[in-house]
Amino acid sequence: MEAELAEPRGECILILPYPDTKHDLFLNKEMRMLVKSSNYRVVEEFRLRINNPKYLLSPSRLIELKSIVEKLADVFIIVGAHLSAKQHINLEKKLECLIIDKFELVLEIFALRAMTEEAKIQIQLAQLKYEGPRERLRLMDRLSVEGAWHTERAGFWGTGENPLHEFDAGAKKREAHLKGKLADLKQKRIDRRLNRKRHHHDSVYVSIVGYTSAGKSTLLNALTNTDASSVSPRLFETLDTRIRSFKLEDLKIFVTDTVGFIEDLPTFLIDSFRSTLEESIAADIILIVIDGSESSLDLIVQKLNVTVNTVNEIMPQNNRILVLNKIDLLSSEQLDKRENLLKKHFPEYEVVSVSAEKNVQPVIRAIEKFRPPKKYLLKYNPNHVFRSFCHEFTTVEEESFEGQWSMTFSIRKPTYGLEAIKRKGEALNVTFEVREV
Ligand SMILES: Nc1nc2c(ncn2[C@@H]2O[C@H](COP(=O)(O)OP(=O)(O)OP(=O)(O)O)[C@@H](O)[C@H]2O)c(=O)[nH]1
Ligand SMILES: [Mg+2]
Repeated sequence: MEAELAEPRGECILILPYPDTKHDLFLNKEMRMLVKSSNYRVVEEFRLRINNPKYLLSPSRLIELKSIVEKLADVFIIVGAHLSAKQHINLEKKLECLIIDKFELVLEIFALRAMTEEAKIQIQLAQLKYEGPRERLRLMDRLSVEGAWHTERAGFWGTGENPLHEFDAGAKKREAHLKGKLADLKQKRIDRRLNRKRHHHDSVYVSIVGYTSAGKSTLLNALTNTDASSVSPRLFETLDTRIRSFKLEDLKIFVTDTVGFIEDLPTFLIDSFRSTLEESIAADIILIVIDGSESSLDLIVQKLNVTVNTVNEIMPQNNRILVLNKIDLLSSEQLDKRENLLKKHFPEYEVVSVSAEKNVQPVIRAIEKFRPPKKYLLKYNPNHVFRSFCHEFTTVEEESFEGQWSMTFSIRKPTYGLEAIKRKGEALNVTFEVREV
């Protein structure tokens, strides 16, 4: 299902740095996409060469920009970079118009798209952390204009409180409140996950991760044959973790869609979305989706590195499959080059090429290889050494010691498979029988 892009929500001047490298070019392009994804229309692009610590722009460029702002009615400014709180407020005062920096824009997009309560609260918390210091500076400014700010006497303000103290206390209280609510919701999510695992212990759990717009939701919908996840060319279309399942003969496969990654995101934002990704920690397989139709090989590697670094940090243990997506847009020569590139950079992962829009069978076949191991019932005459050996090299699920000893286990290490267990039993002269259950 393709979501329609809505009417523009407002007009803005976009400030972008002069691109010196290919990488800057990519960041500028991505910034334009972010603005588009939040439904703002850019009426003017303004270039910036140096980052002035006080005003972002040099004094002469500041005058130039001010005259543009004055000519355009009802316009605001989006800065394609991170502004310090001080720069933000100084610039706002000089230009007398609303300024939104890159991180605020991302937060705004997140706020627009969040669906679940947990995602909404996470955004409120991130907004509080990022915008709080800016609000505080604005307040300090108002107070200094009123001329009274230097005096910190209790009761001076008529209310009996210093407004700055009141502001700080309010922010602290709100943060504690939001964190409490988040903790409750997180616990509920963990309980749900445990319940799912308990009821479906022989299922496969798959989590789809990747750069924003790589085609994660399209893949989830295709695998589960639903339109559960919204698909759109906008960045950050998905913000909430969606879980759906499908059956492969007798095997149930749970699939999770996740928030997309983007380069240059502030740590506090990544932190606040970590819990959405935590759902993936329990996954048996992580599908790392890559937009194979990117304009260059460099861009593919660059975006993939952003994803892999986050995956390495949050879920280092899980099995991974690289899914090269959108291959319907590639010639066979391009496809070869891109597959080889992935194999060269990530030799340890399996690479699967698909078009999530046309055919996802190769992904299903790759997932199938991770079928949970078979279970075996072993009955044997009491022998402690044999028992320890089985405990060391298999996952024992049940044991009983009445008369003959018995245990149900699954093989954990392929190198110590069923044959190794049998050999050990024979070597120890244990009478035993083992069969699949
Ligand atoms: N041609 C082609 N387009 C695709 C394919 N898969 C996805 N797309 C398009 O790519 C765009 C992004 O797809 P999504 O599935 O929304 O991507 P996503 O990774 O979930 O994006 P976010 O949720 O924003 O992070 C949409 O316009 C899809 O129609 C594919 O296999 N081929
Ligand atoms: Mg999505």
